Amino acid sequence: SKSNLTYAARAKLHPHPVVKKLFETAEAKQSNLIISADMTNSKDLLELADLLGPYIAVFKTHIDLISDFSPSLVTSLKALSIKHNFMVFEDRKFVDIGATVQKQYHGGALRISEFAHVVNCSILAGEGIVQALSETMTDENFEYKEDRGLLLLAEMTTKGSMAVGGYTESCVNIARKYPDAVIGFVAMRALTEVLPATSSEEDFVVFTTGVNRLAKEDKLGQQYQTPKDAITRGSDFVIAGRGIYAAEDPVESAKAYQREAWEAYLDRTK
Ligand code: BMP
Repeated sequence: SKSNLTYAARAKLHPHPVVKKLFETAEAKQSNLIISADMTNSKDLLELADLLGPYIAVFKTHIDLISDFSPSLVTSLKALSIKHNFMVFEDRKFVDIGATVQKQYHGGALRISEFAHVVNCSILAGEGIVQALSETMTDENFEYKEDRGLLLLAEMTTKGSMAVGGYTESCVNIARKYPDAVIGFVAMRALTEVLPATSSEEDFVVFTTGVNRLAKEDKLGQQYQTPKDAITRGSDFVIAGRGIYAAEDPVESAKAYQREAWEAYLDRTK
């Protein structure tokens, strides 16, 4: 892990254009914060993106929550991503056979490949899903080639998660085989703790969900850590949902999360 280096240094060293852009965005905005925008209609989603855009590096969507989804939502979201300089992560957690997942990702009802710089998948079904998404993302004829990256869902934040131990290790091993597509993991810490890096160049990005400054858990098995703890454990980008959008003042809350996570990053890299 290169988690003791600055985002600027890692941006320079990293071969993947999406990782470069992630780190450059973080540096430019002094933000390693991702909002989990779990809104259920287009208007709320776009309003949140416009409101919190200045404070975030990445906007995370669950596009299948949107009751009135339409192609124009994709157009508007892309425009806001340019206006506020944030990237978009669709938290789709693909999990099917390779051939199906290619169609869910590219084309399909939700146009995920058009708007999401980053998507994630589970390796429950084995390596084929990673191979499939990697092929689609790096296809010569794919319009967004070199502007798309994949994260492996290596750990989950919920009580009793089975994404542990050998499962998490398999994620790291598979990630190493697809460097053109796989940029890192969704996990609660740097996975160099699980399997040490095999080369001095290796630099997987870690996105961390289950982040909340005040709550420890919800009523459905979710478990939280603070932004500071996540970054200290080697997370590169912290993802918060209800802690921000359900706060009385989402802008003030976003700023507080941004500040806490950025200060923890400065501490880690000094
Ligand atoms: P909140 O911060 O409101 O608990 O939302 C967490 C978000 O992160 C949700 O969108 C959820 O789907 C996602 N998530 C998670 O909480 N735990 C995981 O292990 C993986 C996730 O993607």
